[in-house]
Amino acid sequence: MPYQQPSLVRLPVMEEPRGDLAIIEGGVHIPFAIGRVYYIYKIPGGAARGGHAHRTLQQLVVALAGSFDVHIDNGTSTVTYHLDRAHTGLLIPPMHWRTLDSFTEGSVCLVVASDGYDEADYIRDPDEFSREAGGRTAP
Ligand code: T46
Repeated sequence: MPYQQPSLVRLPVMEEPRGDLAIIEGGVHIPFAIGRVYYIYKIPGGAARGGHAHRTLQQLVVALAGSFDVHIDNGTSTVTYHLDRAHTGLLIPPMHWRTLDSFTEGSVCLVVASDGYDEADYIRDPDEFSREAGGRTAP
């Protein structure tokens, strides 16, 4: 059973004078096996990403460089997380609508996902999300 609430995860870091090394192991530092890794970069000012939910996918989102906001809607309320550290990620459970914005110049968004890409897992329609998440007004 996947976790139900979004949460911030502090990743282990090997700090050395020659640089820091952060570690993510599936099933150890995050509560799922890693099925896919992707990252978003060259993000123009004012851009927004996301704007959808996933029915089953679990994800960890990390600001590898720069910073951005992640707005998480669980169908009842919305919480905003400001990500600005390469050693701290946001765990997003299934059935949470996410929107990412306020990217600083040069920011890089790393995503560690529980499964491969499957368009059928997406809910891109706010009304459909509202229905499946329990009937609140669409985000
Ligand atoms: C999330 C945010 C942070 C693929 O072909 N394979 C992939 O693994 C992904 C993630 C996307 N795509 C295709 C599907 C679309 O044609 O790339 C295009 C853009 O994808 P999407 O609209 O999903 O991109 P974002 O940045 O709006 O959302 C993605 C994730 O889908 C989402 O779960 O949290 O990044």
